Amino acid sequence: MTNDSPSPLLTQVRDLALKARAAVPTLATEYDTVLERIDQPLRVAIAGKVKAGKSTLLNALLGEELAASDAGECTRIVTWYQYGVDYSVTGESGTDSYRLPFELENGRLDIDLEGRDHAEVGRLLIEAPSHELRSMSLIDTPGMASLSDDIAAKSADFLTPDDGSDTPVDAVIYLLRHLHATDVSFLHAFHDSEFASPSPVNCLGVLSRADEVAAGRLDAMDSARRIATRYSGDPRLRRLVQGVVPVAGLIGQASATITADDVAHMQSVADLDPGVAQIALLSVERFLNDPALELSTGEREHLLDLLGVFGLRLVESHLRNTTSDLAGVQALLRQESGIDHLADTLLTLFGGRRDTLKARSALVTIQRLVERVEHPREISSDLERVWASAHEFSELRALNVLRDSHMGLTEDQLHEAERILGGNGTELHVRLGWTDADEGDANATLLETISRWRQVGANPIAPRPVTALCDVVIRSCEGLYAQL
Ligand SMILES: Nc1nc2c(ncn2[C@@H]2O[C@H](COP(=O)(O)OP(=O)(O)O)[C@@H](O)[C@H]2O)c(=O)[nH]1
Ligand SMILES: [Mg+2]
Repeated sequence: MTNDSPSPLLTQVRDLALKARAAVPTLATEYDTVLERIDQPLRVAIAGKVKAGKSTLLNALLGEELAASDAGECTRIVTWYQYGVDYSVTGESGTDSYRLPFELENGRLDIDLEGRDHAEVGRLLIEAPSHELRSMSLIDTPGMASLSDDIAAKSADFLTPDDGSDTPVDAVIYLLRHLHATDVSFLHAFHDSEFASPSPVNCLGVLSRADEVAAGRLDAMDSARRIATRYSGDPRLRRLVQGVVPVAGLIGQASATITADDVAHMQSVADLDPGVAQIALLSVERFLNDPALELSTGEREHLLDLLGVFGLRLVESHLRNTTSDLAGVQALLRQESGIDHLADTLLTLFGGRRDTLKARSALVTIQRLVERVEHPREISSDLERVWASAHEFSELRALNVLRDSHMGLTEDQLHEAERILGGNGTELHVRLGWTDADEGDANATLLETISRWRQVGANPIAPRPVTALCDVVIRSCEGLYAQL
């Protein structure tokens, strides 16, 4: 993500917050929070049902095992991961905040809640010197088994507060394993309220635990990619998430935590006769019990936890076919897990819109403050003006509309509009549909595109939403043209 100077829009929003702070001194603290947040990294929440693989995915993204997975009190608490020069863990209960002891062994974080129950701790704040956290704070949510249980309520409250507080995140990664009704209703609830809720432009879907899709077969990730592509086009999901990418978080996490000993143990499997190894890797039970393997029960259990059945087969086949060391296996796992692709997608989709998403979150909060406490007229009209006039927001709205309805446009027109509006990434060449930064003549392409969309908009029977969309697309092209 860029560390460039803030966009004019974000500067406008900051000025507005400063002006409002001066005009309404009783809200100084609230406005300070808004101003602080503008300068902080983007906040991205990881949401989804219990056991969707959220904590594992977070570890894979960070390349460290900071989040506990499976059972334990900590998995039931909303946990923020922020950049810090050193590791620290802070608990918060109401307005009370306290340092918590922790142990860090081989990159694995073990937090001592000092006997507290999960319900007592409102949130955990973990600081870590992780490079990834410099541009993006990540928030791990407990997840929901169903929309009614209390942990679910905790996640849902956090992500879609209905008490008038602002949505504390700028973007969301939503994990789903199979298209499930609960996922869809949760995402709907999430998108309902007008301002605070995320929209497809700041919500990315992940088909999680992708290695399990084809019962751990070696082509699992190919199957997962096909399913994810289908989900991306599913009308129910199209209007809720920007797209769906497959990720095997466990494999990504393993790439960060696997050791030379683990590789040596896997090498001993790969050195067996191919038929013998294949049988040993047929199932979990087989792997744990097959007498042909020269591994202790503890070693087998550890490898299985680390890699899962797919990972075992993947690494075995890699070591059988190539001479590889720890670094080679790490690279293989990272590559296969889809985690780099996810990181890239986050960077283009959310990172590229960082300032717009921050501006949006700040305006949502200012809007709420204006509704709650009387502000000078000038502030509310400034607020309205920024909402209405910023082209960045028109693009977001148009993208949301496009994801919701085809508006009678052709497939090609739909894809082109989405691309130009920055739906696939906000850089010039991405918007132009080029794979390379200087593939052709940007001037000519933009002029030709503008004239084509003028024609679409000029059609006398074009419905109002289509002409409005054409206006936004043309303005985006003009904006790009002005930058050349
Ligand atoms: N095979 C496989 N298992 C996974 C993957 N991600 C998570 N798991 C396992 O699923 C269980 C739940 O994972 P966790 O990350 O705690 O899920 P959360 O409840 O959504 O945070 C754990 O046993 C993980 O090891 C994955 O990508 N592949
Ligand atoms: Mg978890």
